[in-house]
Amino acid sequence: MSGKQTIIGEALPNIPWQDKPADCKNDVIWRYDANPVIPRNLIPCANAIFNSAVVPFEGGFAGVFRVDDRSRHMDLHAGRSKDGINFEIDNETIKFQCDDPEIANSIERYDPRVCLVDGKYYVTWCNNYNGYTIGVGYTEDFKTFHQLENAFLPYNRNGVLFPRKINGEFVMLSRPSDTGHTPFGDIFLSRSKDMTYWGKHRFLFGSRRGGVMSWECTKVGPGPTPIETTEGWLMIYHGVLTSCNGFIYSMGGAILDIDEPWKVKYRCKPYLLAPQRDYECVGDTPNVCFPCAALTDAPSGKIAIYYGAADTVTGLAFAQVDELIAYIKENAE
Ligand code: BMA
Repeated sequence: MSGKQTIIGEALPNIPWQDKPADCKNDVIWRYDANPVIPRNLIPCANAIFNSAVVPFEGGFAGVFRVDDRSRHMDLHAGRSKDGINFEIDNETIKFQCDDPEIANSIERYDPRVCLVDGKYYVTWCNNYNGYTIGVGYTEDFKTFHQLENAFLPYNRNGVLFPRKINGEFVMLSRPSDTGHTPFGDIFLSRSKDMTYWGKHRFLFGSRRGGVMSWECTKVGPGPTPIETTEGWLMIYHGVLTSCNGFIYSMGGAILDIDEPWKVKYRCKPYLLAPQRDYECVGDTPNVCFPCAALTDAPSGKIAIYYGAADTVTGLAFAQVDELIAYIKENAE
């Protein structure tokens, strides 16, 4: 399909939004001018609040937030917001209800995503079950949370669900990893009929390697829930470069086939947003922009992206779907 591309989905007239500033000519994603929207110390226990997921809920917004507490323990907290900009986050961690005490016994939880599929808000996160893997749970009210089986064997991170079944199956992106700060990483897709058994694994794409420097030459991982559009699934992801001072995390974009989403139609060569503001460059982990959630308003094509900044605070950024898709296509390689 050619011409103007649009989002296939619901209207969200109260999406948090700022128009693109006039001096932002070279950028296709622009930042909220009062970032960060969530400071590191919003709740008493917190050392940092970042890499978190926000969804529309009951006329406002709700979410699951990564809070590292002051012992630097990583866990998940529920929260809510009327406007998507000012948040209330519970000081207590989420206590998942789970039929199997062995599965409930995870010792760390981090980097949540939330995805509404068939009326349930599924939560996926990086779950320490004898090594990091993808934890899965759901909630219907952001008060009671139920935990399901882990999706994969360790080691895996960044489990991201698609917002509807495709050919009758749930679909999840993930990034197999190792025990540490993984120095590699490619994105795969898996499918499940029941949210318990995952298989039919397919390769999407990997880091851009081959001795050539790029913003994503070390590893890549999925970000927010993919956005359904008239051009295919719009996928925002993170890519990592290893500099002489460590990892640098930026955002990139790709478009996936609508029916066979492991088939990549376009992958943008330049980054879409890179750590360049103080709050992205200075913090517990310098130089990190880590997108985990996106809100969309289908009629206007507005996209609002939540991202962790420097593993310390949460930022908000904006894009217009037609402009973003055109940029990805023009700069695809
Ligand atoms: C990854 C995860 C993320 C973090 C990123 C940058 O491995 O731990 O939570 O944002 O590193 O430190």
